[in-house]
Amino acid sequence: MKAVKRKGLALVALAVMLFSAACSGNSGANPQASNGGGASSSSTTEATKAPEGKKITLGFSQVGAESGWRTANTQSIQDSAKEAGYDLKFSDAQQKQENQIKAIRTFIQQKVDVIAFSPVVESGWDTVLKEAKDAGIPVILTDRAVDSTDTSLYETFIGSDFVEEGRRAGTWLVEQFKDATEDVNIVELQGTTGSAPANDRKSGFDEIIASNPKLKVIASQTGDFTRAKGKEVMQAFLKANADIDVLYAHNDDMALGAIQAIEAAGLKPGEDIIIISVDGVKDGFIAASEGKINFIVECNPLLGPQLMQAVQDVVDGKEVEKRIVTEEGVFTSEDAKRELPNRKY
Ligand code: GYE
Repeated sequence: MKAVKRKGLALVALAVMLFSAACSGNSGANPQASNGGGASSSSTTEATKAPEGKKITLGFSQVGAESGWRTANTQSIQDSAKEAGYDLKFSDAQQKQENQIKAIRTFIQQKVDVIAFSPVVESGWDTVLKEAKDAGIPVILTDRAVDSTDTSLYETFIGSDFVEEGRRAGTWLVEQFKDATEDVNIVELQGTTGSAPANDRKSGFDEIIASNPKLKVIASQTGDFTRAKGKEVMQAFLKANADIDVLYAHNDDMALGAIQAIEAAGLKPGEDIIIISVDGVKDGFIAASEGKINFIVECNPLLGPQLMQAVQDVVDGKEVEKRIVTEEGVFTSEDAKRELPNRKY
């Protein structure tokens, strides 16, 4: 296995490439769109102003506070709502679907103008979404999708393409190990079970690595998108498997927790075990610039400005695209180092 590792490593050392599946053309190097901008003269800012006389009330149900990505996402939403002059009713679901359903029902009772939420998991939303529809309250999905077949239950879904993120992670790995002569043992830390990013980041990755039968996922378990769980599950992986070549973590926080476990086991993250993660939060960037994470697929959490724009359009009766996909960009290792001091999240 050592030969395989060294082969991979030589290539990895040459290029720590950081991919970006970022939003709104904000391909990492330009955080300027982070809070909708401060000036009131531009047309984009103008478009997110509350209509004269009536303040828009937005009910937002957030997943929780499980990761650096989430913290940045919450901040972006709160800042952008303030900037737009909306009355934001913010509710934290602590990673529980039942809490989100309760929050949505409360928003319906309060007769908010628009409900937005980031669904913890994909399934099980039809009933409550029908209740919102019957009450005449438009719903916007942000960040994570639902699997409802009736797409009239929501106005739009704003967020990244998680399948594509998984593919990007897989594509990089396939390239690193294209000459492998022995099996490459991969362990996977999945996001929250049943969530869109966990489902999609897994399927995109699996689809791509299937092209090389030497690439083998030998263990795959949820780390619930948190550092603590990432560490705990990685400890178990290390105990059960003597020869792990690669860790694919569905987010930076789990990778950072896993790094602690790897170091505690006397191994060098980024060398003894190649690490790929998703998000590109500041701590992930720091670990990448130290060589502990080899490759990061970026997912931009700053969805606030796009969400407020969509809320305004829905209230104004304008047509909104059913799917607003965040744009993608690419980082080289040099870009990553340069970008680090500017990271806003
Ligand atoms: O990658 C992870 C967070 O839904 C894209 O949720 C989001 C994911 C993100 O907990 O860090």
